Amino acid sequence: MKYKQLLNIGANALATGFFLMGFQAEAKTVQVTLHAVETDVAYDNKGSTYRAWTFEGKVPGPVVRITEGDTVEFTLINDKSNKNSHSMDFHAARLDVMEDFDSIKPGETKKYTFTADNPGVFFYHCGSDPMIQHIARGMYGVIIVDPKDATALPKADREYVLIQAEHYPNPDDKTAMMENKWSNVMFNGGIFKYDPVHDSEATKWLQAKPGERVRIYFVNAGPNEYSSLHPIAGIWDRAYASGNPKNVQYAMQSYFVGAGDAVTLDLISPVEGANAIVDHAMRHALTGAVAVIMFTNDADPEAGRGDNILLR
Ligand SMILES: [Cu+2]
Repeated sequence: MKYKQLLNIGANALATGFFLMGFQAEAKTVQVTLHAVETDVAYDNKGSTYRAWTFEGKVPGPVVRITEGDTVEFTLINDKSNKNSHSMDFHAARLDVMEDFDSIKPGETKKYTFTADNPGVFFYHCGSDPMIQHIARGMYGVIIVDPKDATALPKADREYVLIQAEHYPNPDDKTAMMENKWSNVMFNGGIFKYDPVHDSEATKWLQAKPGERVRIYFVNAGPNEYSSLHPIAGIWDRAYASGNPKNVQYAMQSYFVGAGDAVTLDLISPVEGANAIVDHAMRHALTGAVAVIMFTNDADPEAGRGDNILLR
């Protein structure tokens, strides 16, 4: 409910947002509006904050979810109170980088339209100069383009979004970003956000029941580092490069995702217990890139469903 409100998805989109298995979704027009907001955002479980640049005041920004074939009428509003120019680059779009992805100043609004021709999971981010800083400070998120054929992927019982990014201690220090001097690697904007093992102040983790197909929409926002994503004590049942059903691979132990890339990964545990989803590049994992998923028969029925696919 919350992200639908944020995105101002039109009533026509809601009306046709659900469809039966085996039927092709009817293409629709979806209004997506995002505000660029410069604000203080927490980056660890203690609640330490830094001056972030965001979409809608959150890191990562809201999940945008549409269906293959949909037309997105996108509006970017750069709030008057901001100090910097911002822009929007959807990796799910094929447009003109100079015209459509151009920056707008505080107080300005920009619109463009694109059709989501390819199903999958795609990065979105601000591309304003210096792009390294606009991404590092938090202007990133995911756009999920569900296949129009609802049977193109096996049905997922639960879904989660994980977006990896580096944390740079001083958000004003562009030189440190260019020199790759990050202090931590995070999932969904928080150091050890879903890892009560490494950080006793972590209060959240992913949940599912044994036997359930858990679908992870994974984006590596970077801005600099690669990710070698591995579920400790598990195996990726299926991996779909860029989330496209045609790009399927089976029984993968790790999946390599470069900066600015994304993958859809399915995970099924035959037993109760925990897996730890990590970037297996150890200095990434041990500085914060760990997400625990608990498999229990009494998993919260709300977890990984509806608006709970990105745990805030
Ligand atoms: Cu920006």
